Amino acid sequence: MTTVTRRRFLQNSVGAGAALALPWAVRPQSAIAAGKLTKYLEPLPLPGAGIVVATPTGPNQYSFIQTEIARQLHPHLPPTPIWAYDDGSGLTGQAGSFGMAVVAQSGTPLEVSFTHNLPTTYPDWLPVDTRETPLGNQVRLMTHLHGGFVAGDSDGNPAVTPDGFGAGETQTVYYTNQQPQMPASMLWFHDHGLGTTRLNVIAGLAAAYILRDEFDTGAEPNPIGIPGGPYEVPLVVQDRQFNPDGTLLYPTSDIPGAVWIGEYFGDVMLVNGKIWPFLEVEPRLYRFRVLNGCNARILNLDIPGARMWQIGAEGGLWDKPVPVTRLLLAPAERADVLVDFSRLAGAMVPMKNLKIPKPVSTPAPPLTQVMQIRVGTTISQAGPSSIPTTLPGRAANVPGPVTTTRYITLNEIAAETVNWVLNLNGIDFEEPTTETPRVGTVEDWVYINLTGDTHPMHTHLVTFQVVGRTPFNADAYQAAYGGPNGVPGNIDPTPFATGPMLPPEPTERGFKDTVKANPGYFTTVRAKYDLPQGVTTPQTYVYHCHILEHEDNDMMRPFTVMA
Ligand SMILES: [Cu+2]
Repeated sequence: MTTVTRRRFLQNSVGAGAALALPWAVRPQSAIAAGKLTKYLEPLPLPGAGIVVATPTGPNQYSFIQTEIARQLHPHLPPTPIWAYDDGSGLTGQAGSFGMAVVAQSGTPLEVSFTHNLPTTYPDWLPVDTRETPLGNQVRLMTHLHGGFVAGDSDGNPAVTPDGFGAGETQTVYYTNQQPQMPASMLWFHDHGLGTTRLNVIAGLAAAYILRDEFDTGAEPNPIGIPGGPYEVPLVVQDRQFNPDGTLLYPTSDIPGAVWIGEYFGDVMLVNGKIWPFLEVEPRLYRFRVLNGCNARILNLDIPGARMWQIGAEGGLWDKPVPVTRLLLAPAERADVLVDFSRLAGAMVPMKNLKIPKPVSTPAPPLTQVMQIRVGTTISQAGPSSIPTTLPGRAANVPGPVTTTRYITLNEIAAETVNWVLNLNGIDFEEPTTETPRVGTVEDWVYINLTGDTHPMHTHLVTFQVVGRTPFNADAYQAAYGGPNGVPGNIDPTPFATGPMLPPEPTERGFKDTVKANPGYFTTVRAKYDLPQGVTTPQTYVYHCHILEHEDNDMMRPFTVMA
């Protein structure tokens, strides 16, 4: 029986863990004391004011160049070298480390290219573990549209393109924006290089992708009756560590022979690419579109005193608003929320990141402060006077029949040793594909968590309905079926259930592309495996844990949609 070990986190914390004497990690690691960075000195970057809204290079066509820039992320820090998506503007409009947004129309496809203009090999502030990469210390990029319903070769996934794209090369993709799979929603695109996703995203390769339609116009007023214009605010929350010279600090392992660490947790919070910013609002209704863009940190966001209603998640708007008090978001999860500041005129309101409630589990050290919201006393535009009772979106309810149920185990092997690895179904990413849904059919995928922590499981291509979570005896299941690499796939854990299936949370009302698989439970999601119009079988994608350290080593598997 494999021992379930809680992954270490001390070494990931600031100040602990000396750098190994590896060629690309020779810089001594010493973090800037986060406490020395005075909070709430700079305004939150917004689209058109610190976040560049991408300019097309032709009709429905964008050409990005991945390039290195430097930005001051806090007044007390020297400029930080970051990797960015340049739309051709030169990024003079990018204020922080998160600075690009594509605004597209649901139903209108886009042709997009990404040209690698970054160094050929990794700089020393991005510590590669060459055991996990196809081509050593080479910078191999690949952009994935997270939430995209696209062909396999436009997906940006390492099952189709294991080596990614090297310096000087261009990745060209076609984003269908097809309905109903890609409704008005907030997606994001980010790098997905094999074995280096955690580093490429830390470096800055992540951007917003906002889809509009005839209801969700982004303007105010709009047919839905929700805030728009300056009253709609994207919030991309990311935790980071920094060196005193302003460079990003990504720690290396203190295990001899290893570079990779189990999870990256920052001691500094950034929103839209600025450290602990402030946001000035009017005392009225707002729409916040929140993305957890952290590598590994699960967020539990709270705005004390403000009333909130969630209106959508990863897969777009719901059929009706749902009152919420907190936003519990694992990496890659999104929440579309209405926030009422009307009773808070003149107040300074923090956005806080609170303790994570059970059964969600994470080894992250606390990081409580996120940003400050300064509520003014005057309203320049009144906006909606009430919360809509209905929305032009969907509750997730995938009609059957369910043709196949797949049982997928989440295993952690040899924790805190040089061979530390996480896997799905007891096998590596490189093993032949085992998940082969037939096109147009509905499948249930059951994530069986045999580790001590929550894993946000993300599926490319499809959005899914969360069916429920069933408590079970993980130790007994593991004792019955476990081997040296964990429990293999496709063994039904139902005989080990210790109670009935719990229904999804109210915040899991709509379609999702990422689900929290909590320890002690098996989590069932249901999806229809369609392909975009004109795309023929077979098409290959990946599914993986969206804790980027886990994805890189090796909690990711291919799946192929077959005829
Ligand atoms: Cu994970």
